[in-house]
Amino acid sequence: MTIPAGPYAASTQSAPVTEPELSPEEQQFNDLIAADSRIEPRDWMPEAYRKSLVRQISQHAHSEIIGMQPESNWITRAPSLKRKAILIAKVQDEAGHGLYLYSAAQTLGTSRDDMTDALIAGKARYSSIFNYPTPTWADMGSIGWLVDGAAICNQVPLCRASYGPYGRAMVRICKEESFHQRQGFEILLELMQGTEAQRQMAQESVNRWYWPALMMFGPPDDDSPNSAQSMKWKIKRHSNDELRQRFVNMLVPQAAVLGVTLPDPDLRWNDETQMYDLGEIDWTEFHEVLAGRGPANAQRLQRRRDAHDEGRWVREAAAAYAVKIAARKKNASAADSKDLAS
Ligand code: FAQ
Repeated sequence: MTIPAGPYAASTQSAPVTEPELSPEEQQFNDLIAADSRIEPRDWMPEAYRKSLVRQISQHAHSEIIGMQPESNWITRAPSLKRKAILIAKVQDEAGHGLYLYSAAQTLGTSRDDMTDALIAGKARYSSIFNYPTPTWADMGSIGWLVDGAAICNQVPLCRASYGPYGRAMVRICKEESFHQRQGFEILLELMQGTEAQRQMAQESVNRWYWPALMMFGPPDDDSPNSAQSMKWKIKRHSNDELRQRFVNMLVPQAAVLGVTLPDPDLRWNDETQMYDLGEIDWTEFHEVLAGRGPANAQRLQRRRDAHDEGRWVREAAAAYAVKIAARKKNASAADSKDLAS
């Protein structure tokens, strides 16, 4: 015999009373996330999801644009025509990545102008790594091997980010980053097979870039305010520490091929965890860089401001040209309609 449902049966059996009822749009959003499907620009999304995406994607775009500076420093001094051509292409790729990412952020309703204004006003974040100087040619090798290497580790999972335009931009970016990483590795390999002075230059550069590259993955998991929600929304797929560990596991055998030493005396294989144990990261340095007090923060921002000012006439000319073309098209279509009518 079926017992007739009492007045509270539905709420106590199928949904806990504490859970507020979801709107159909919100339910659909949750279903898409649960099904590992994609959220597209016209889909409904919680305001906090939109904000968090704008936060992450715009920071990422700014990183690519500011990230052009440390390497462009060496374009005029690259040791051969081949190296110069490769470096120009790489720096140009980073500009392209910035543009894909600004476009992805724009689909969330924020404007490129607003993002740029925030950057040049010093209010927006960009990756800590680009606040370190590049005094030697070997730094081009270390940036490719360590910085692009860290970027790939962090960004391959972002290809599956729940927000469609971000995930799709990441697919293309990762293909290019993978080339960047190999060219950096190859620069270091060539130096390590060179003279004693070249080997020292490579090792000294790896010593300077190793720890800042580990900081690129963000603060430790127990000090990462955005991670939990970001992972629930499937924007991030792995925690900061997980990706940092994955990166080091990948680096150790590559360092052995290069013949460089990773500057961590506590780095050793752990049989139990089947991973490398790492030494302490200097999080004070990380927070100093984030607060604008890194070795090259002021210089990077000033260069970006100058470039923005120097490029004003180009933006104005492009806007005036767009108005002219639009007017020409409008006149042409008005003339066509007149012809058809007569
Ligand atoms: N630098 O709660 P979490 C590249 C901030 S592109 C500066 O853990 P989340 C290519 C974080 O924003 C490199 N700030 O944050 C290239 C947050 O502040 P907020 C850029 C950092 O978002 C190569 C606060 O700390 N890549 O290299 C950093 O869950 C060569 C608390 O942190 C991306 O942007 C940092 N390192 O995780 C170009 C990848 N770490 O926003 C040229 C996409 C954390 O609350 C040459 N982004 N913060 O004010 C991500 O995957 C994430 O946003 C993380 C941070 C992992 C960076």
